[in-house]
Amino acid sequence: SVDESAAAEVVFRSKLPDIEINNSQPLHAYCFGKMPEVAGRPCLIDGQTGASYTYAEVESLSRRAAAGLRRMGVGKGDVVMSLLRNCPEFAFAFLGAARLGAATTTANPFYTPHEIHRQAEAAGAKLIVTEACAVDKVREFAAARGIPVVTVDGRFDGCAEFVEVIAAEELEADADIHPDDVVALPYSSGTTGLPKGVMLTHRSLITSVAQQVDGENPNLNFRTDDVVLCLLPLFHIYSLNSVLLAGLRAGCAIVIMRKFDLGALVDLVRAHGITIAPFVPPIVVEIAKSPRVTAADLASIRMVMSGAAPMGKDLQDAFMAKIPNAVLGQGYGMTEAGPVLAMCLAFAKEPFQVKSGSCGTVVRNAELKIVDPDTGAALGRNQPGEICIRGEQIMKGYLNDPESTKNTIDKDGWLHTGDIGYVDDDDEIFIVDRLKEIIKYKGFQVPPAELEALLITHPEIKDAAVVSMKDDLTGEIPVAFIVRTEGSQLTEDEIKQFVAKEVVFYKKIHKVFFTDSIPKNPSGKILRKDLRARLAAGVH
Ligand code: 4UV
Repeated sequence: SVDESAAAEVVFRSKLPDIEINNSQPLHAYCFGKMPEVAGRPCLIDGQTGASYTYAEVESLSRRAAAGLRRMGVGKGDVVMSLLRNCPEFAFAFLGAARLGAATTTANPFYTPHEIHRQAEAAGAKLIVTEACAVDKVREFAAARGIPVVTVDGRFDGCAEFVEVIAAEELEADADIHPDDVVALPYSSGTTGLPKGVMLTHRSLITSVAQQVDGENPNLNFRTDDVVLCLLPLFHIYSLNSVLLAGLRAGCAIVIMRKFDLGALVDLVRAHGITIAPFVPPIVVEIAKSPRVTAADLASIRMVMSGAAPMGKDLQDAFMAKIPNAVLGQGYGMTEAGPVLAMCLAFAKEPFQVKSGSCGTVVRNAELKIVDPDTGAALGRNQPGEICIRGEQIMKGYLNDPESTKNTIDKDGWLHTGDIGYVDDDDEIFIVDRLKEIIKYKGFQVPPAELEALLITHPEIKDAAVVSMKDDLTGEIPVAFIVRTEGSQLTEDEIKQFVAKEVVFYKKIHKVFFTDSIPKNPSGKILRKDLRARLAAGVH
């Protein structure tokens, strides 16, 4: 019967038992759950200035930020845009907004004005927190709409300073927060199309953090005496969730670094005795290859996480041979999934043996299945198919986009990742391909649809398709297939420059291939697989 076949569906679970997760409290209350035990311990350390804040101070500053933001008009259900490189103020503002029942939409301060305005508008930002390097990109836009701008590093005409915002008295009582209220609104293009607001609620983020660092045998064993490096950008969900929120929950010291530089990294590791280093594959590559960095330089590090893009067995083995005192493993995340789907079990308090190249085992309190993309049937072990995840950690949906939500989360609550992978005999997940169109440059999202929409606004471009091309250093680079209008002499360089003016550095087009037509299916969808096959075969 139908029921029997449903029951026979192959669902993969963690090797760790489920735990009780109190996810009906506000996220900030959950993150400060170790108070008063950790009150006097270091919480945030600014690697650049050396400024250090204890847990008690960070909690107090988050209450003051809440009061200050409220005075500037932010209230329940509102959205604050955070346009910041990593800095302590990112955390104060995020937690302050959370206390008000407001959500934070995070964006890259190196975005172009066009990219920033589009997100601010779509998210309905009521206030923007930013810094000197980005303030000129938002001032006029904000002034025209009556949106206050707050800067964290100096005084600018027409903007408030963050030090003034937190000069307020502490907010006495948090807003009345429902577990399904949105607290973070990162933008992601998901499996198709343009970037969309991913509604992550208090419930989803608590669940995700708990799946990683809670329980008697935490999957990701962050301890109170750990010093976690916060180098990956907090505007991306990997760092926001698995570094900041998980670090707070576990009572760790979090060392904030603004910009990647190998020398500065080694200095910070030595100065602060960093024990946990969350990275992305290009950083792992650089350390593995650099003759300047030795095991002694990184001796205090006991755990190196890699995520946001594939890390193959060869790279993992090379790194481990060079830095043998650290455990290197992967996390597998997707913004929409809350974000963590799988985590390396060698990171557990009671660690498991794991294989190089695996991106972890599904987190606890969640279900994972692998489905045949053509038939939708659930597949057994060692059979590649689309990875799907279900649990309370996944997004509530895309902001103002029920259609895209429906195409991503099915009626049974399964979120379809667009990643192709399999689960092996030891419950380890291996990602082998990507069904979706997203390109990942050093772990950053590059949505082809966004670049295609931009390209066809050029008067001499008749049609365009953007796909990824493999690249040793960055993982993947965006390249474009272009159909010029008749008689056009438009050059590769002109096209590259046309795009570069409008997008952040990692979305730049690296190569242009001129062609007579873009292959499409009958409904007009670009056949990206065909184009990628052409690249692989060297036939452009
Ligand atoms: O939406 P997104 O940019 O999200 C991320 C999140 C990564 C995280 C989050 C928390 C962690 O603790 C962690 O370790 C990693 O990247 O992009 C989602 C897509 O990136 C690819 C995959 O295609 C996702 O659908 N991706 C993410 N992690 C991996 C990966 C991985 N370990 N191996 C291969 N691909």
